[in-house]
Amino acid sequence: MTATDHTPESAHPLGATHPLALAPVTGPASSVDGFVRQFLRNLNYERGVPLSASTPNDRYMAFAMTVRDYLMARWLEDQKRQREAQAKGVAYLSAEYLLGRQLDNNLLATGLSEIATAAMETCGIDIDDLRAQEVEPGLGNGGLGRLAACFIDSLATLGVPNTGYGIRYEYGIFRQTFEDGQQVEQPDSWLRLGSPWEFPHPEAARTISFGGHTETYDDEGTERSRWVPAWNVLAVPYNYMVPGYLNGRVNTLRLWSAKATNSFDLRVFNSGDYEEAVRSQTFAENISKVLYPEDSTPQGKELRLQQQYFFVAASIGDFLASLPADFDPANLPDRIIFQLNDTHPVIGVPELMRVLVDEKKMAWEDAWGITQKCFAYTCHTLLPEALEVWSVDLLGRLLPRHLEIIYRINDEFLVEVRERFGDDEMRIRNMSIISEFPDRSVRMAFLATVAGAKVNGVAELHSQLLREKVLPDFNEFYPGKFTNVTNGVTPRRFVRLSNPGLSTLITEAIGPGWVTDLERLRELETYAEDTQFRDAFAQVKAANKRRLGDVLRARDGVEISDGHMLDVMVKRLHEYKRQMLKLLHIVTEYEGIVSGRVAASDVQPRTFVFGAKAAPGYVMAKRIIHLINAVGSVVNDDPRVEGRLKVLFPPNYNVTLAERLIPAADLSEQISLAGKEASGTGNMKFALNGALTIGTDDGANVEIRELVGDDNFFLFGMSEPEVEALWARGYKPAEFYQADDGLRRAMDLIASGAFSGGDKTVFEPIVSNLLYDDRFMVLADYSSYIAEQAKVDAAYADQDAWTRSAILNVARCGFFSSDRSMRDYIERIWHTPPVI
Ligand code: 26V
Repeated sequence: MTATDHTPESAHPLGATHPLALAPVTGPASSVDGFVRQFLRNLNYERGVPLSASTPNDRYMAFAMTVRDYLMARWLEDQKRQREAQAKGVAYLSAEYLLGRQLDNNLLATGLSEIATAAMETCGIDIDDLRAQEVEPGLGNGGLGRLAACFIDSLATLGVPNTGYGIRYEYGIFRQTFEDGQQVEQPDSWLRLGSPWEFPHPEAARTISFGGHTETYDDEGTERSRWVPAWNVLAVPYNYMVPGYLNGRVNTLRLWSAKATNSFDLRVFNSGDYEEAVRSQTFAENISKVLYPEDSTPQGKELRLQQQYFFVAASIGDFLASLPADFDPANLPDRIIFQLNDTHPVIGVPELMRVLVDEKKMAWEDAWGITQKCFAYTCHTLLPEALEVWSVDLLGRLLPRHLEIIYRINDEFLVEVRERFGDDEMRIRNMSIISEFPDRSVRMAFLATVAGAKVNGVAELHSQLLREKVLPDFNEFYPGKFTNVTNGVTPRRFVRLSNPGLSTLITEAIGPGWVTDLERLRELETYAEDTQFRDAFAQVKAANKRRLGDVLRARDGVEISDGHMLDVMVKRLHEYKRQMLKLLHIVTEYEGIVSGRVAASDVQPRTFVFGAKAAPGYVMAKRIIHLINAVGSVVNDDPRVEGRLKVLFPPNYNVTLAERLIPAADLSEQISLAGKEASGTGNMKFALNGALTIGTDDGANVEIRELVGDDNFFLFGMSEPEVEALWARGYKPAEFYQADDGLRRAMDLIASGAFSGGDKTVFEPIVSNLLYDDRFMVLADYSSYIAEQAKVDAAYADQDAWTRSAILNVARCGFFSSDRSMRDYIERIWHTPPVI
């Protein structure tokens, strides 16, 4: 369909000849006419097309630019005000930002939705068609990246000065497709059609150095070190607006893109080797080329370290350059806190030391005192294999001066440890930032802990385990350094935007204040007892399922059946998250029906929805994806099931799909082995959208259950201490297999080749992994999970009681707003009050 189909030029001659297009633009597009005028200007002058010849992308771009123009005045003003206030701000250093689509969020933040919709109507354009054009920037893997996006949204809404710093990956998280049920990764070229939301500033590029050697020199009687690097890259900043919700505030997200420096390629070019010059250009620009799609197993890849240093050095340099020329670096802690989002930006610690000591010529002790006040570290994992280490070899080659600085930090730290604990060599070895085995390497989490003013975990249980199990010596050494900030999610994107039906219902009941004060949802508790409200709530859920149905039909050609409970498990595919446990439940239900032990008509109809990407090199995770798809095609096509069980696995789960899926869910699956999921944030989004949780006592599930109450949460499985006790006793998964008939039948069915066309080899590795090397204790928690799922079925049979519980989940989860998380960080760690 072309624009003319919508808009005959005769009816809406909205090219450059339209009367509105010629009228002067006097102010922001805060009226329908003003919006139309600005839209047409953008279409004509920025895109260079009349409406009649515009493509959907032209119209989307012009529309987005119009929203952007509206934000621009505020952005410039707010940045100026923040500079003038000279207030302390937060530099959030994160290798990932999983932003999701920007258009709707920016419309919401500016209050422009109605005007913009009306304006597009007068142009004969369906605003939904524009929305559909936007490719989400998938610059993150999962929870950690999405959390960063929620946090910067909340900081803008709270009016706290903040710059988010990160990398403008040319390719974000891969696009997932399935071929014969197996994951295939496609490059995500999110910038192919251009992004209207970014502002490149090549003139503000910073030079980032690598390699070379260090040397000492005599500086008027003082011996100093300097770094003589071997090669440089340019870091070009791209700014993105981060608008607060209806408060006129706009912070900045600054993502760095790598560009070859002139000096770099010219040198080679002059030597006559043109090809080599081009090659080295590509080499330099590789740094921001692609997001590493691993989210738990660091590979120690050189390019990844390059990425980390690249964005952190650019960001720290950028902040320092923004200070007045006469600024005394001794006062840095009054102006900035660098928040380290996991260990990825920890190389910033020796970088700030290098700048202060080598460039600003500060005494080591003074520089270290400042550095220790300027950084704070958030740990996002408990898996030992996810704790980053860099080999000394690699670090020394790429960043020789930083390695020296790390050695000195470690030497002085270990002196202090000896002073306190004596020559306890075991303890020294355990606490050393440099580990000697298996290879000599730098433990980035230790470096962050030593350097950081504060260290926090992301949920109560996680922070406790961090103190007691992961970093116990450090906790003893630095009493008061460890703290907790439980994660949160932004209510703007994950309720207000993604669940318009529920939002209207809530606002009608308690007014609009909840969007920025989520604890106000408490006021809904009394409404849980109101039959009319319950009916309305149930209708919203049903409508959300239809909305999801529309999306899945359009994108994947699948249907959601009426009357089904929607049981959803969406998150990265990882063994510790236990998608296999969910699958064993499905196979158990299916086996019950096909064996004739259970009548299909007695089964509560359920649709199981999975969404999960596996790291491309994670073989077991990919096998599990294959098995989910295989079980899905058998179960969905077996007439004996009578359509009562259905498995859906829409490929390429991302933020955009999450926004449709979560509001439609009845049941949220949060079933990790206790002690493994640091927090989870999907769990919060589901509860806030009125899904009930079936979950283990893990991560933030613990706090969700405490808040919603045992009656409104399906708890199962071992607690973390029970897990530890079972390991201590000696865990033999095969014993659980032997002891539980249901489990045995489900496993045997998979092993029999029933889901692989009779081929027993395809899924054999999964079965034997569970039987003999079940690291995440799937079999140990199986029976308790199945028993709890029976309670879920029984509870769902009473729809009205279920709805009541769902309302109570919404009412009691206001705590999980990222606004609250940000207030906690501000109070416990950052001490950065809002700038009024
Ligand atoms: C680790 C690594 C290791 C090196 C390779 C690349 C890479 C990329 C990301 C990560 C971070 C993994 C940690 C992570 O995502 N943790 C999740 O953080 C969420 C927000 O705090 C939390 O809700 C999840 O429970 C936790 O798994």
